[in-house]
Amino acid sequence: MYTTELDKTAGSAAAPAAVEDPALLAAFEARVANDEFIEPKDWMPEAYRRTLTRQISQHAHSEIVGMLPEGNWLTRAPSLKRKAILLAKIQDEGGHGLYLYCAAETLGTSREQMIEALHAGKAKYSTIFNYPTLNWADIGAIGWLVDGAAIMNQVPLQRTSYGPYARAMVRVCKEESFHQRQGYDLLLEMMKGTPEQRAMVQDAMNRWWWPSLMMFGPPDDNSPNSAQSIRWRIKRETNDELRQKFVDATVPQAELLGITVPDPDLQWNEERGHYDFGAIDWNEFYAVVRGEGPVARERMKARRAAWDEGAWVREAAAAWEARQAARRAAAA
Ligand code: BYC
Repeated sequence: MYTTELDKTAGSAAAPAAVEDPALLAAFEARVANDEFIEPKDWMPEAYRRTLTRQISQHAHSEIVGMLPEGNWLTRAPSLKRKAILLAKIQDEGGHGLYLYCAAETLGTSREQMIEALHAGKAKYSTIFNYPTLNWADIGAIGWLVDGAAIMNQVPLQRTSYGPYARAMVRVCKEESFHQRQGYDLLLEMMKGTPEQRAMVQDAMNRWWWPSLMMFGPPDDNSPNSAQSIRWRIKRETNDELRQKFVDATVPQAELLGITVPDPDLQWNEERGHYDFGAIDWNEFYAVVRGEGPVARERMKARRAAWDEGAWVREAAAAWEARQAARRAAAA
């Protein structure tokens, strides 16, 4: 992503630049270890700033790109009630993107730079949004599984060490809970319907299960950013820990729905007190990260078009602001 490009010229997050003042660094590390929030004007190591800009902007892009698979179904929602729920959810996702761009901007990268990086294909966003929504049950599966995975990841981020990111997560998590429940409710209703509707739910589960597990990122032993991010309390739990929690929480929900998890190796492990699950196809994950996901091109085309079509709104807002500033200056 955009800030990864910076990493290549300015050292990596895993190896903070040696030029930093050791006293400042020690004071910073002590504050983090003491669970204090770091705020925008506080001193922070450059690698901390870069890692956060990378993660928060990636998160913001995911929210905005994540509006597209669901937006695709707004005109085909089966009832007024479902349409209103879906519309509210998609608007929430837009709001999450805006809080997160604001949080990332406090670290010194402008929103325009972040968006330019996304449109240039340099910035990452969650792999999950590169899969198509083929039937109405997919909308339920996104709420239940995708928002469910997002909550699992975001609840610990409410205690992330960077204040603006942590505070944004509080509201985001509340809204994600509603998103998860509306998805599950939609699927429960379909399961009470015809055999064809039940088959649609199972089909959606079959397609969304594995990509949802991939949302948590690569396994811990192949996650280059995890060790430093855990040390700096940016991440509070590892990718594998969160993935396991998600599996443990979701399998009983699938049973209640009356559908099967598409994993022949899934099995409760009494000794571990967790479900064992099958191998994730990491080749697929890395291909999607590289931009080879089934609808990756379509997603970027839609984002670029939305940006171009919104130019007049940004220009009007800037012209209004300039006029207000001129009035204030004239009155002073
Ligand atoms: N997709 O060292 P790692 C939502 C990248 S939206 C793409 O483990 P890290 C919703 C990773 O960036 C919620 N890329 O990284 C919206 C890194 O690459 P770079 C989205 C991925 O950062 C609308 C490389 O792989 N949630 O809920 O320590 C509708 C190595 O990984 C992915 C967030 O964004 C992926 N899945 O850990 C519905 C959560 N996974 O940048 C719902 C915030 C990894 O070094 N982010 N990569 O080149 C995080 O918690 C962390 O960034 C991650 C990855 C756990 C995702």
